[in-house]
Amino acid sequence: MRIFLCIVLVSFTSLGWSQSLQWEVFHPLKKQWMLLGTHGSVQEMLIQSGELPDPFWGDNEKKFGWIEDSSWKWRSTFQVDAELLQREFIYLNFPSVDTYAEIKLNGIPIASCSNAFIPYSISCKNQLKVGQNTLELTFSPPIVYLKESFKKAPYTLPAPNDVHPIAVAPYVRKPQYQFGWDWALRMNTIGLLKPVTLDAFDKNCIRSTSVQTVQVTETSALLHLTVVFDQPLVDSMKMTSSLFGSCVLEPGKDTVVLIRKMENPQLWWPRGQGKQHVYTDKWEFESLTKQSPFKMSAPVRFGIRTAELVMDPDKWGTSYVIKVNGRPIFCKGADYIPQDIFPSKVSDERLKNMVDQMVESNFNMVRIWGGGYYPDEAFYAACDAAGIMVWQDFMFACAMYPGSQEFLNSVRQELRYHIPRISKHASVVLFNGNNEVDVAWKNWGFQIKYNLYGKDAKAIEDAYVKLFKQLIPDQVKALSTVPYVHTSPLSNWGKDEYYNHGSQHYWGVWHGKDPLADFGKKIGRFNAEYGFQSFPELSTIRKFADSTQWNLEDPVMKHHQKSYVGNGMIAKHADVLYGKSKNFKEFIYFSQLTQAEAVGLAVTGHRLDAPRCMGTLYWQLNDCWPAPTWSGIDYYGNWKALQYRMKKDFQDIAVLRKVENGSSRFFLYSDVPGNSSINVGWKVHTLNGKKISEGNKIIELQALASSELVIFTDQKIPADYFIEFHWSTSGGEVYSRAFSHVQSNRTAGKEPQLSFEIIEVDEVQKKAKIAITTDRFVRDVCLYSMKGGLHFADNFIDCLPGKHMLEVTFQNRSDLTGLELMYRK
Ligand code: BMA
Repeated sequence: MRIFLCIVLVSFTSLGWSQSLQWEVFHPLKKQWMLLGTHGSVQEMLIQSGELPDPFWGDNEKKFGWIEDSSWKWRSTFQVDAELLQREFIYLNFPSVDTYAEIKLNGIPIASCSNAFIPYSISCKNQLKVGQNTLELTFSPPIVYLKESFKKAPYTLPAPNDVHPIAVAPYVRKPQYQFGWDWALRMNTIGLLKPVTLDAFDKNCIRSTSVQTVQVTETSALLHLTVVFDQPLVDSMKMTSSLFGSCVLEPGKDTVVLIRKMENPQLWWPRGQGKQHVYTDKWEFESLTKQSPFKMSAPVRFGIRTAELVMDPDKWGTSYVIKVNGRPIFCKGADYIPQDIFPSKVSDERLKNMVDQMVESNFNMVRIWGGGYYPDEAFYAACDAAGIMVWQDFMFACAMYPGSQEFLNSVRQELRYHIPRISKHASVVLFNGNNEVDVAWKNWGFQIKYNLYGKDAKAIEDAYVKLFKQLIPDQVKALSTVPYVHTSPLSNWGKDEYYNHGSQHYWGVWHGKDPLADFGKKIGRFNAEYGFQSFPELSTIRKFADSTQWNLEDPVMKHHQKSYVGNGMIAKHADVLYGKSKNFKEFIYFSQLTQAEAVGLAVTGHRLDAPRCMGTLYWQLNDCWPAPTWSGIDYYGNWKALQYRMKKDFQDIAVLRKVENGSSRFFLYSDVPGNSSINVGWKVHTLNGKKISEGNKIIELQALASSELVIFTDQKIPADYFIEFHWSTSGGEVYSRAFSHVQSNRTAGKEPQLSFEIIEVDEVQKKAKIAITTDRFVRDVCLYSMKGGLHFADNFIDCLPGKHMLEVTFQNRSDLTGLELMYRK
């Protein structure tokens, strides 16, 4: 038996001939073949055929468990003609095999797959024949594949998020969230997540190209140019670049690294710090041989920047500062999880759209969290273009991982594929070994819970060192110029001193018993996670529960709450802030307001603490299914109150409010490099709309500094007021934001006459204007559609008596017919 297996470093874009295969799947219980199409999972096929229902609805998730108990056979038949077999190299390319699969071509074993994160490229010319060919795959789900070794293992590796009794997640190189998570259903997909292609070419082809920045000085940049060919070069090859000139590559190797200097480079900067300059080049290759010369070429795009992580002792403790081009950057954004429980459904358009929403929310960073998977090119390309810095976790989270040679070899292949692919993007500024593996081992009681002492504990600790302190950093160093840190967080939450050192995941409110106000007080040097849950809007809840189930005690509602902490924590804090909700609709609304307030407290505290604190990433940006979670944007793309709040709290130059002892204090804060001259104006009104005072000031503000805006200098501070700020810079940036400060109890007051009217619809742009009219002051006015699909420029706004305009983008005109409104007095 000959097994031809090599790991592809990029997809075959430059090949001569390519064909996608169609698949059939054998149903192990019904004993019949079913048509699947080009790609997808067994689970999606069974939903498509009508055998299984929508897994998001009710508790349908439970109907999918049996799929993991059987092996699944797949087959594809395809024709090959004599001409194709003349080609010098023929590959079967499997971009994503999920996960354990044996592959046979015309009855001959050609590969065994065991890592869902890497593409498998299988040389198959010798097994192909003219006429009909048959490719067969046998998938063993992880619990089938690992059942015996799991039972025999001397100890169990902790994997608290894996909800199956055979909890094998840490052994399996596939997205960990699919084994169950505290914001996800268990849906352990089996299949081919991308189309498989048969590709052919002659002589050679280009696998990948990259340009990475080594160093930048005042006048030049030192760059590493890498090109990887499929085959080692047989002859000398002339390489020509429009930016770097030409040179001759010597024969012998399949990977060529060139060191080049660029004079006066235009740098790539994160959003808000400068331009996102991206160079475009074309690299052409011509073999320098008289017999059968040939040419190849590849487009190249890259940005020039340096990235550093500074972790030095300082007057507060230990810093955690991302520097880009030598400049310390305050990082603001969120933690990104996979956009779907079915990765095959995440199109490039959805990835790009998510990055657009980060831009709209005034992020400059996103953290790709380690329990998912490595996103496709489209995600990083969009981040490059938008100036969103990427903090990239390697795919390990909240569990202890094996250190066997077999496991390390598999991870090595994963690293050798993903590190060059990801780090060639200018937006990628940090690699992180894992999410909460170190902190879990040291603080989550794994030793007691899993009975891990003596040599077992030692083996787990040794595995940690081998993986996160040797293998991964060695590969990062060899293949990229991006900084690496072995874990996040570096410092646990809890004792005061912990907040002075390194990265922090602050879970004291949700997982501990800290009061909500601690979000604004317990501030790490870089806050890479902290968050509070809320329910998504009703249009989303309708996708999994009918109206008879719209209450917290309903089993369906409980089924969708995957955090052990549960809905009680939301209610506990919401009741304190807003009073007991009268019904489920109000509970949803209060849950969102509480979440926005909680995270807003944190972000305000973090930004005003700069430069001691240099990063704030809230947990979590998005969802992989419809459910109550920590997200700011729900599975269907609807923004919660939190996301509208972040858009304001994250403005480059922001007015931020702190409430202390019943008084509001306002601060002007800037992330903008250098000194900004900011013209700030404000108008103060009573809640009846009468203007009390106004003011104006020009403030000189350095980056990472704040200045308090003292509003009431010589007058008594009213108990209730509404204040509008407008500010602009000499560079022409214009901002505004309004706050209300309400001390009196208004709940007993008269109900307002509140109405809304759609006054302008632009069917082409899919935009509308909605006027809200009120005769009394109302707070947190929120419009939403029972049909979903609406995106507002701003929402959850405070309104003085009068008319207020909301701008909205819709997907379908009919979404505007399902409008509903919520408010507080
Ligand atoms: C952190 C994250 C996730 C989790 C979240 C909420 O631990 O890294 O694992 O979903 O908290 O509990």
